[in-house]
Amino acid sequence: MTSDIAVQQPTQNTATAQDLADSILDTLVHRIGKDAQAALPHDWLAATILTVRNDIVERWMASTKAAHAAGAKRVYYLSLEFLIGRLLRDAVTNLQRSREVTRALALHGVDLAALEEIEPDAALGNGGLGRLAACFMESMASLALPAYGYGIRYVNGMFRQRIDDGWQVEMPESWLAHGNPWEFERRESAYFVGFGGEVTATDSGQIHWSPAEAVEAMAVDTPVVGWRGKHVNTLRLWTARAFDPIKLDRFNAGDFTGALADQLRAETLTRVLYPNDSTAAGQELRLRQEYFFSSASIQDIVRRHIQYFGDIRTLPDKAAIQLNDTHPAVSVAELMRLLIDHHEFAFDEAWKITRATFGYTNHTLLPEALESWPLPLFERLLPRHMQIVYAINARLLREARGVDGIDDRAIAAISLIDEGGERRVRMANLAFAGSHSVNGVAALHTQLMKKTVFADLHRLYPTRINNKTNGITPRRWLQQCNPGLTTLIRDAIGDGFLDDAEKLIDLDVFADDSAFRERFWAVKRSNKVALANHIKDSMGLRIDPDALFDVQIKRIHEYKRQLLNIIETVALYDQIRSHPERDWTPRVKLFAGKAASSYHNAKLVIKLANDVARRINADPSVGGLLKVAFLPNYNVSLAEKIIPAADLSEQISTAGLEASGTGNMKFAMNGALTIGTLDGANIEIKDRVGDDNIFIFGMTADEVEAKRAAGYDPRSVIDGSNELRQAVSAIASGVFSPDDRQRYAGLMGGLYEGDWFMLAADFDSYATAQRSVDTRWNDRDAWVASTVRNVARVGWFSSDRTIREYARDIWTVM
Ligand code: NBG
Repeated sequence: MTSDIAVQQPTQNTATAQDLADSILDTLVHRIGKDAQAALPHDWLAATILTVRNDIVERWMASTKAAHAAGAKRVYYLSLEFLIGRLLRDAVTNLQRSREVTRALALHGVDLAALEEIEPDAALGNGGLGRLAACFMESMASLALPAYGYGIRYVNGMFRQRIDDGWQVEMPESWLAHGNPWEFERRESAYFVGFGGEVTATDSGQIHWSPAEAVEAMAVDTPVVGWRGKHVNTLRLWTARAFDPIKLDRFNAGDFTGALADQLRAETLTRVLYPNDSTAAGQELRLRQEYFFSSASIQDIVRRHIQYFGDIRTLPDKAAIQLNDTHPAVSVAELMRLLIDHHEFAFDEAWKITRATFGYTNHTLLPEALESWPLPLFERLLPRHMQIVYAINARLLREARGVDGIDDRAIAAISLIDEGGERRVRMANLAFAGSHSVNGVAALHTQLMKKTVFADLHRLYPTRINNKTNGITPRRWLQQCNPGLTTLIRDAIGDGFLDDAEKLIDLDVFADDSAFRERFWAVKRSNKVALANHIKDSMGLRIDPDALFDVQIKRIHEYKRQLLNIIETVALYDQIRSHPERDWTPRVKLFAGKAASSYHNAKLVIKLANDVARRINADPSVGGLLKVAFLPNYNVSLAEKIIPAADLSEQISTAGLEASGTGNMKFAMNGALTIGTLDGANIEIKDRVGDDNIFIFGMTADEVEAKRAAGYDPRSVIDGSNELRQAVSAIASGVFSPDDRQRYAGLMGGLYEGDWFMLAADFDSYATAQRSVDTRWNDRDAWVASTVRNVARVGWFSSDRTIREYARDIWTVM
């Protein structure tokens, strides 16, 4: 797929392309040290990025100066994850220079699209939470909102997934292997971050923390280019160094390894991203990472504020700090520490400033994902912060005691310390207490926050919780990944939607235009051909581009219910074999996603998908009617290839468990119809596209809760459904695993025993919905009209809209 999409400045001509070609060559020679003959593709890539970067840097400095001159309030987005993916295409399209860069490289016989393909994927995140942070960074730049993202520069990002004989194997990922031409080291922006040690107080009450160890946090900056290149923000990632990188005395004494031990220990801090997206890692290193980047970021923010505005008291007027989930929650205690210990504020005043500055976003209600730390660990690593947490808690509980209806049970739930069993520090409660705003990421999720995990805190602070439904950047997830569709839309409704995705609504009337529908269908088909070729080249599997592409791509997790999809696939396989005379819709079932390395069942689901694929793909009796593929190593770049080619988007989590979902939005914007439960943002997608243009099935969140309360009996449900029972027993008895007949006995047994995610309860309704998908598919006009309406009606899910809401309601910067 070419990146030379139709969005261009009208004035470009060959002269500018020649100038640019000269600059790229000059960079190649003088910065990379190679000539055109000797240059390898990676050298051209680096030379191109460095050249394009010059243009970005100028805009970057202008943006920074303008914000400074205006005395603007800045937004600080603290996130342990930024799942940015590749940057070249993003930067070049946002600068509207794709045609020029394509031509310039062509003058050297180099293909821009091919260079884009070898750029490593910056995978500093696990899934939705990290990708949301990346979309937000792009939208903040596009809206010219002065903002910094703060995170960690992991040397090894999300692991590379290999599939060996159907099993997931985790391989280290090394995105920095060829260096990173996008980044700027800021050696002068370095901070002391301490751990452990002791806290003492002088007679006058002055507190002094002497950490037992310390590392230096150094800033590494990456520019983030907004749409049309009007504004450039900074993504500041921290890397750790030892203060004393080599102990010369030990080295000279012959202890070479010991001499470097401190440096190694420091580097370990920013070495790897934890490969868990929703289970607290629990390791000390994780807490160290969280404090490391929180402390460096807060010190940097305080330093900048004082440098620009002089008085730390005005911090909340000039800085809005957003905590992306609880990973940076210790920032609340860190800012308190700086205000009290370094700036000599009294507790109450420090608390007022802190609360007015922070906002907190919650991204999950799954109990295992709500972070808490064993108190002894927290206290040993952060003794001063422990004192501050106790002080905040004392104040919080005093306040709670005065509120009507708050009893001992509620006090225990509000407390920052979990006293049930081993005592733990609750990071979500700390983030909640320390923020003036607490938001959920979709309407249902926000409601559930008020009713479940934060019910008591909500009673205490009834105006604090608010909703900000997630969004996606239409630059990457429509314009860049789907140039064919973008061109088609421009021809139909003009350019307005490029600056305001909600203008996509003008496309709605074209759903009734048969000539337009034909063109729309042709674009989808060519995206499907491209994906089919990719699958053939990468996995050796042939799929039919005229079949329905039914896609589930996301982290593998039981609540997302990939297993429901696989079992339905097996049931469909049975049906096709039993009733070959029926008019079956040819389908390709595509799966992709990574499982946390320690998540046994998730890894088994990957193996099952591969076992089922092997069996079905080799069975001539289903012919071309059903194919199954598990695409290895799901990442942002692969998503950019799959989503434009999808016909059906699987969003089938147990209702109440998927906070929002953002893949659901990307698919709809690229003209796939959703089959989904009333969960997360699916509900809001349904409200916008209309009931006729989406396939909703299954229990609602309330029904799930009621069923659980009434005592759910999966065995009777399974026994009562022929299709389900047959599929489950085929899998359990080893039909798909002849080499190890017992492989899935436990997994299937788990459905009979408990089925926590209520897959059985939703199965029949899911299977029925799949058959209505077939019916719609067979009415081509109706299908395409629905997909056009999806594209037209989901402009609201642009992250520009989401960011405007944050800016207006939480950050008060717009
Ligand atoms: C995820 C949710 C998704 C949601 C993203 C972004 C975590 C902890 N949460 O449903 O599971 O879309 O966050 O908000 O990764």
